[in-house]
Amino acid sequence: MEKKVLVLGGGISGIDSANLLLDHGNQVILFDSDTLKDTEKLKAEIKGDVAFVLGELPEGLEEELSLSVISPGISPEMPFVERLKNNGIQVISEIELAWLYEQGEAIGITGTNGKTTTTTLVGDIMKKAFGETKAFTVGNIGLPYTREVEKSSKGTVSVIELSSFQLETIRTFHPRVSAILNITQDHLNRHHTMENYAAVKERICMNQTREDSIILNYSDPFLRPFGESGLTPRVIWFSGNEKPERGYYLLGDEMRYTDGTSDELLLRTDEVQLVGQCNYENILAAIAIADAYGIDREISLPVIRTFKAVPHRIEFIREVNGVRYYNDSKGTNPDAAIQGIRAMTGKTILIGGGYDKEAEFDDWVEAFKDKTKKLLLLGQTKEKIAACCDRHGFTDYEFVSSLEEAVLTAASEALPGECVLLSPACASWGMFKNFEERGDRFRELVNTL
Ligand code: UMA
Repeated sequence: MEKKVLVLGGGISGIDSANLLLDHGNQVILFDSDTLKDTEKLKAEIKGDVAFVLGELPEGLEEELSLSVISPGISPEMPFVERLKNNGIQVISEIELAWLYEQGEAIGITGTNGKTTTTTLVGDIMKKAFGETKAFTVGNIGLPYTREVEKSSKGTVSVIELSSFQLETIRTFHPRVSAILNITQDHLNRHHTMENYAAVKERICMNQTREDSIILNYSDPFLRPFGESGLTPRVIWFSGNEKPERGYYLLGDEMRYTDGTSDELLLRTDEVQLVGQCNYENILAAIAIADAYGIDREISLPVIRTFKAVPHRIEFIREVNGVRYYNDSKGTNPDAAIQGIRAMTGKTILIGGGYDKEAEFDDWVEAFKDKTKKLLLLGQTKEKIAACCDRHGFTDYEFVSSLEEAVLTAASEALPGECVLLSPACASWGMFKNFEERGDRFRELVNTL
């Protein structure tokens, strides 16, 4: 009997994995826990014959399998995944599957926050350096690596945004340059402890050699000791808070580089379109990545100067009656949301709350309480956040039942010179399909004010 590959999850990663496997002559079974999954719709997106299994894995299925590819949203701790592993079936991530077919090179970028901006920026620099058809921006950003990898060839580069979920099950994935931007609290319902979460992110460099480089945040409490622990690849530091002995750093309004003896100005903050310290750190990391990949600064710096914020990351929407509206729907955890509020230039009406990922909100409340005129709370976490506000002496909050109500309330209360910011510190799940849908809806509502 010819062995089959079991793809776990019928989202975009699962669909593109199935297509890649079919293209290479494999027989594929696609599993999804959701018994109501629309298999007709899936069939329309999959370019070949696939067997579907919904709900539960049938007993004995393992005997038919050679391999299993897991979607990032499925925890390897799920009993059906444990069952596969216990029966000797290798479970690899969608990223690992794509890597098996990579013909060029890879740059891998992870971190709790800033990875989409940094990945997009690095992707744009690589496109400028090598040409639009020779660089691919893929991964957690929303475009599965498995969808694009067949376009790779000698001389191409895949710039991949990697989530902890995707790094958990890589095996041979080997980027020439990797980066971990920061590690702050997120996804603890999946990884349980910060140590586990950090360890999963640190897997990004596990196959790198001495010829490769890893870009790390010098001021991050997890990454500094990690970078100093004798890693195989060359460690290159960046920091938004202090000057490393060698590396890229922010000093006032200057982004600079020091090689230990001389020191040079790279860019001033008023030369770039992005705002906020988090974004200056993303830029420093992007320059470090481009330098490590051998890209001339005459190519990288002009791309950075003209680069605009990606949608949903502190994205300026419009000004209405003197009030500036910002969409930071990607502020899906407290640390990301702290960066969002920090970037606001005036008193702010903040819209927060959403799906409960078991995060603690204390640092976020501390960061916004002096700057926030009113907090409008929605979603599953609203009571938890309100209780946290009470503990920190911030009482200017109000519950709203929808994003529509939040925008209308904010618009009626904001005064000229103030800001309205959607930066929820929580995932959107439960109210929206994803953070993009939440941010798009917010933009739509603001555009109809
Ligand atoms: N499913 C099961 N069993 C389970 C759980 C889920 O069968 O126990 C099924 C669901 O019914 C659904 C499918 O799995 O049909 C969904 O798979 P998925 O959640 O892996 O989602 P994809 O559509 O494949 O999208 C994934 C990433 N999603 C997650 O990590 C949750 C996308 O990141 C990513 O853009 C895409 O792959 C391409 O790489 C989103 C995300 O929220 C944006 N990422 C997190 C973040 O950024 O914080 C990590």
